[in-house]
Amino acid sequence: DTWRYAFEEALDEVQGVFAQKFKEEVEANSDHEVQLFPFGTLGESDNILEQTQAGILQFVNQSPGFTGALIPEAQVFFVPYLLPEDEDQLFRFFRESETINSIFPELYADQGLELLTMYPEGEVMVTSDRPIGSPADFDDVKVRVMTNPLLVSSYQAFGATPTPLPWGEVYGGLQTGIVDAQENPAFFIESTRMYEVQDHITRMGHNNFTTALMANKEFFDGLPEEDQELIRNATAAAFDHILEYQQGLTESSLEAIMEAKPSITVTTLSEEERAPFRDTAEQVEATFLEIGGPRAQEVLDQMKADLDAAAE
Ligand code: 6CS
Repeated sequence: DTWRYAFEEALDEVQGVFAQKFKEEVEANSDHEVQLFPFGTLGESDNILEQTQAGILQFVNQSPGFTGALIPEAQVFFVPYLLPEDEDQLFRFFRESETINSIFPELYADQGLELLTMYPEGEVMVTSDRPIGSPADFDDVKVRVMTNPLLVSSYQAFGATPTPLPWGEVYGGLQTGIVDAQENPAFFIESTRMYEVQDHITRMGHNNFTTALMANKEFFDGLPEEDQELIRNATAAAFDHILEYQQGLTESSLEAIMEAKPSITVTTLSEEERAPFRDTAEQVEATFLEIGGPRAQEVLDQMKADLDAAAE
């Protein structure tokens, strides 16, 4: 069979590299073919998720930044400073998390989706048209965020004016001043040339970009055992590959940005400068418990237990 797989990035970006490895594994170990649809071929992120729920696509890679509107518990990934900065801990969390391996699959299943894996895409940094060193600097700054209510709350707590937009409107929005700032991992700021329309990059250390691979559940459940196994194995191989691929990617992407635009500033906030941002975490957690759906408390508690286990 031919399986259709859509994702939110270009072929040579992290989700694309993951998808190519998945395709390679499936095709090397079966007679199935995987047809890849990068960003822009089938619409925005929300469109490809809907197409997967409808069974038009078999696989979709979508980030909780967009899924949070559909599965409120998935907004947990936008509590700031929850995920560790340390890569070993972060990777262990993604491999072993009960939240990801047990709770989220049930929540995604309720939406007709088989959650195959979640993986990190890199440290999230803020790009802006002015320097950001404190919450006061965010005053009146319109920060584009993904369409996720908790991410909006988080940037409000940071002192900014968050503006949710789908990805396709971001470059133009920054260029025309509809928005002044945005957040994303370094590789994406580089590959999409967002640095061309921004002057400052700030590393606040508040998050890592999480994303998820899913299948249409009816399709997946209807497959013979050996095909389900094939998909699980291909997912595991792509997961390992993408963690390996990301070694050093943040730093090499920042170097490429600075080479392309020497006037850009890259600032890592000190612990002292981060403190007022870190202090918002409690308030954003409280908001998550209000708007994060019926299993919000369970998800947050299990996530913290998983993070403790990963830190040992
Ligand atoms: O900011 C966004 O909307 C996009 N960022 C990344 C890293 N991947 C896809 C997503 O659409």
